Amino acid sequence: MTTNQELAAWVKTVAALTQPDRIHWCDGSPEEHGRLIDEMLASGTLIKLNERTHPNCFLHRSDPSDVARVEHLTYICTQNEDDAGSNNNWMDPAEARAKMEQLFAGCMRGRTMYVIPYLMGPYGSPYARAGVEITDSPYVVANMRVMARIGKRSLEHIESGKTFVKGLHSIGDLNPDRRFIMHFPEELMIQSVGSGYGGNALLGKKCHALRIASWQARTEGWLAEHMLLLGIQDPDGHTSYVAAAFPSACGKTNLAMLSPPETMKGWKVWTVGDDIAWMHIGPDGRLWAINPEAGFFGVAPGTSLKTNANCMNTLGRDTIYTNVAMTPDGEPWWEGLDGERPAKLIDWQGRPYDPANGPAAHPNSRFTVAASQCPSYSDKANAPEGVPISAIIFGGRRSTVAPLVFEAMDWEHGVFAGAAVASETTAAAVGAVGQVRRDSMAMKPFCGYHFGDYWNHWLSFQTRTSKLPRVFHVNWFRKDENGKFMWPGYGENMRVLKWIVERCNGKAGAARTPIGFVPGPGDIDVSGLGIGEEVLRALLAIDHDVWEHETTDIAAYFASFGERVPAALKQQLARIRAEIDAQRAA
Ligand code: GTP
Ligand code: SPV
Ligand code: MN
Repeated sequence: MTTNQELAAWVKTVAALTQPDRIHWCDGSPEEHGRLIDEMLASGTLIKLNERTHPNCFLHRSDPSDVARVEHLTYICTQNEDDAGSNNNWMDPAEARAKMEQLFAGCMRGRTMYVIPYLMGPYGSPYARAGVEITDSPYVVANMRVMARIGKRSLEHIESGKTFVKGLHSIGDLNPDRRFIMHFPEELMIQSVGSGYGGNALLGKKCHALRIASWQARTEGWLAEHMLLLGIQDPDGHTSYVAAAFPSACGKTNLAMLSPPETMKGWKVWTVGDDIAWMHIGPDGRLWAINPEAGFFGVAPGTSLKTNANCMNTLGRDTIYTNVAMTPDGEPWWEGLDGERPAKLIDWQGRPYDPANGPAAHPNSRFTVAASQCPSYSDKANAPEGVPISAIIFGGRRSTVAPLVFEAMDWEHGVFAGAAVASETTAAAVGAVGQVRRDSMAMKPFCGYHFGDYWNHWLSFQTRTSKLPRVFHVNWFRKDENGKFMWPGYGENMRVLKWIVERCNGKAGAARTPIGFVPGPGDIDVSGLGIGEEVLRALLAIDHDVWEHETTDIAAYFASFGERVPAALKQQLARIRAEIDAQRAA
């Protein structure tokens, strides 16, 4: 089925181990997709949604114990334990292989084994990378078809002699006790068993495009990041591109598709990507970014015409919904959708909705849809060279501490700000929600190696080019004493993006504080926003006592990574701490 000997031999070995009834090589064609959908409708894996209101849309209900990424079952298996870092779970590669071999043995009996050649990145891009996912889940095939570029052309890319990442996936028996997501970066290999959900199972996404790619990026001198990519067009028609890293379920998809408020005439946002960016220093010395993905696997709850019209207008057709609720008319539904809650609903587990069972849609329910359907999709999204990045934005979900926005003093300080990102945990991963944790560059669950080495890698860019982007930090999630968001967020975030673009062009004002440049109240355009001067002041305030505590916490965090933490980051921390102490004393 392929002229690539290495691929043919691997598929044969996997088939001998997993014992499938059939092997199907995916060509990515519409006919193949149609057949898979029919089979999944027949088996109950998919439910057809209302054809009139949602043409060609389907609902999948995952196993109730399999609804999010499992960070505690995700491992980096490097020869040297230290290389994985305390930011990862580590397992000895030989031990991991043996464990997985047992779990994979005979696991595809009675099932079809699908072989999915895929490309991450635009066809013809020097930055695109190939992989092959072997899976026994037709749902995974249907999702990979949207999220990556699968089939014939990708196989040809591999057959032209390019290296590829080997990903083996089986839903196994879906028992959480037999669920593992293993990464072998030294062998460009992924093995995943026991989950059919999102990042655990669509191996091109977090496993390849972040964990394996971040390892490759370090050795090859580029960056694989958990970042959205967007273009900001100003009223003169000039577009600047920014990359932004926020932790899971902290606003990347929403910012990537932002619709500017009525009052900001002439401003427009173009969507390049909503989750992952691969960035290389280009021939001109600037940082150029591609989106390795071809689709969006986005959070449904909270998505509405009011919060994200571009997203709603992307979702009308040809969409796979996972774990959302359904109306009696077969329309998808979730908390935060426009309009009233329908009187009768079927919840994400297929039961009549009862508030006693929690929300109707699972908080991590998602949609899978082709990026090309997005009305704001950038005409540069498939450019082989990518887009040139003017600003990098870090952010987190923090009800206190972090101001609405600040700009780092320079690259080194920007890397510090990224390393120090903290955020409240969300439903995107199994575990407690709402707990503040450090999530450096929003990569805590996704960096395939030691964070100390990762921060050093980030710092190394300043020795290789003088044209690095400016670095910013934002927080849309500050709350008041009543627990209400102080900043309206969503489309209104455009006001902050405008300040960022103007800072890059040397046009906007700011005050220097110990933690960076913070806009004064007059520097951000809040006309027509309806928030008071004092609220804006509070959103931009740097409380020295709070920040003293924050620096103590960051120091302890850095210390937990031992000797590989770059001296430059400790110096940044010491400088900030000294300035804060001086201001407290004053
Ligand atoms: P992943 O796909 O998990 O990586 O998430 P993401 O970073 O793309 O987050 P997404 O844009 O899907 O937003 C997650 C949740 O945060 C949704 O419920 C949104 O409605 C909500 N959200 C996004 N932006 C804002 C904002 O500016 N303000 C507030 N208050 N909520 C927001
Ligand atoms: C995330 O959790 O950051 C996601 C969803 O984007 S998943 O594909 O499950 O990783
Ligand atoms: Mn994500």
